[in-house]
Amino acid sequence: MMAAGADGWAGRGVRACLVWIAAAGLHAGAAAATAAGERPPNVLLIMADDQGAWDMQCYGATDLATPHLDALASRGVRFRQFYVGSSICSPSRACLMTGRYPQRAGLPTNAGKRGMPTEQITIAEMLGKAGYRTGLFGKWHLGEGEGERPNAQGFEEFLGHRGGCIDNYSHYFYWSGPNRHDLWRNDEEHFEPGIFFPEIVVREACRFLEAHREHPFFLYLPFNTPHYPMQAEQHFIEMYAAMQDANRQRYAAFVTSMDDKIGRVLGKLDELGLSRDTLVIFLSDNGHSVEDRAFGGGGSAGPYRGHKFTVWEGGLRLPCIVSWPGRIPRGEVRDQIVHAMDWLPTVADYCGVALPGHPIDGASIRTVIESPDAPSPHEALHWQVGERWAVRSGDWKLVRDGKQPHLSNLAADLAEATNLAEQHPDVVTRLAALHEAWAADTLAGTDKALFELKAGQVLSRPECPRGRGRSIPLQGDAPRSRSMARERSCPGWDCATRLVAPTCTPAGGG
Ligand SMILES: [Ca+2]
Repeated sequence: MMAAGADGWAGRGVRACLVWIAAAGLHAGAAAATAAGERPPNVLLIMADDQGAWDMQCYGATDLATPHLDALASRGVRFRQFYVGSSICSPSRACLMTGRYPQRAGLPTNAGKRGMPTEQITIAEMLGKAGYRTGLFGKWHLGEGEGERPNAQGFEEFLGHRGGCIDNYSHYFYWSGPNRHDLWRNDEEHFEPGIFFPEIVVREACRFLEAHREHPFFLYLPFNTPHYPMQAEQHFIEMYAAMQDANRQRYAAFVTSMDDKIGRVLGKLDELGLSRDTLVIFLSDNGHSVEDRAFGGGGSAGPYRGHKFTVWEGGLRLPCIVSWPGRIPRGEVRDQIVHAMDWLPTVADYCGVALPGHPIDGASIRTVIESPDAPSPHEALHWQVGERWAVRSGDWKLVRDGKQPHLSNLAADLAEATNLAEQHPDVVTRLAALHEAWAADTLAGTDKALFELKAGQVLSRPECPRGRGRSIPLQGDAPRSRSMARERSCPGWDCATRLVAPTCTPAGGG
C-alpha cells in the first residue's frame, strides 16, 4: 500500500489518500456484511509486557507452559514475522493504539512528564465513535497528564496503573522514588492493597464482558506481566521447582501465571457465548528484559539476537495471534511481514468502521490473515529507539547500534550474526536513505513543540569526531549556533547528511 523505494517515501498526503481509498472499499464490504443482520465483531485486545520472542510453546519454548495461548493459536492464526513499533513499552503501545509509528504518534520514548498527545486517535476512540463500549484494565503507560489518561483517549472504563510498572500487591510504582501509589479507577485513585493486580484485571474484564455481552465492545487488556517485579503465585513457581536457572524459573512461572489469567478471560468469553462474535488479538509489547529488576533476564529470544531496548530481532519480532472462530482460518501460521500498527486498520476493516481522518502508517492485514499467499503491505519498516535505529526492506535489515552500521540478510541469518555491510555498500546506502526519508516524513506536519521534542530526543548527529553521541535539534538547514556551525564542518568528514551515518564517513571511505 505504501511506496517506499529508493527515491524515498511517498508524501504523507498521497499516502493518506491511498489509505482512505482502501478504507472506503473495505468499509463498503463490511457494511454489506452487517446489512445481512450480522453484528459487528467485539474486539478483545490482549497484550503481554516484556514477554520474549520465544516464550510460548507454540513459538518454540519447550521449558515453560502456555496452554491457553497455545490453544488460542490453535483456533486462529499465528504470525512468525510480526513486529512491534518499539523495543520499549510506551512507544510500542502508542503505535498499537494509533496505527502509527511512535514518532508520528508523538511518543518516541517512554511516557514520563509527557505522554501521548491527546489529539492522537486510539482504537478505542475509533470504535467508540462507532458505538462500541470501551474498557481498559491493566497497564496504560501512555501518559498521566490531563488529556493523556485512558478516559481522555477513548476508554469509558479504566482500572489499572498509569505508569510503567507496579508492585502487584501494594500497587506502588516499582521503579524509583519517591514512593507513590499508582492504581486508578478512571480518574479516581483506587485502593485494594494486598490484592494481586492481575487478578483485578481478570475480575474487571469478566465484569465488563457480563455487562456488555449484548452490545459490541472493545476490551483492551494490557497485562503488566511478565514484566518485573517477578511475582508469580507460589503454585506457579512450584511448577518449575526442577528448573536449574533461577531467573528462568521466576520468569517462566510469571508467564504461566499470565497465561492462566488470559485463559480465564477467554473462558468467560466462551461461557457467555461470545467467542464466535469476538475478534481476539494477542501480542507482546517488546522483547524480554535483561534489566537488574528482572534479575538480568529470564526470557528468551530463541534464535534471535537482542532483547528489550535493542533494535535487533529479539527486541521487536514477537508473538502475535489473532482468533475469530468461524470467521478466520484456524490453526494456521503466516510468514508475511506484519506490524502492530496494522491492527487499528485491520480492526476497522473487520468492524466496518471508518479510519481516523489523519494519515496512519499501518494497513489492514485482513487478506494476510485469510491467505498465506497474500502480500505483506509493507515494503519497508522502521524503528528508532533513542539513538538506535533499524530498517527492514525485504530480507535485508540495517541496524545502527553503535559506531558501525550492521547489515543482515534475515533469510540466511536470523541471528543477525554476520555483518554484510562491507560486501553490500549499495544496500547499506539504499536502506539508510530509506530511513532518513522515513525520519523526515514522520517528523513532518507535527506541531512545533512536538517537532522539537522528537528532533532533540530521537535523531542523533552522525558520529563524526566533533558530534560523537550528541543529539542536535533539526530546525531547517541553517546552523543556529557556533557549536552547530563547527559540527557542520568537521574536517575530514562528509557530514552532508543530517540524520543517518552512512554518508557521514571519514573522507576517502572507511
Ligand atoms: Ca514492556
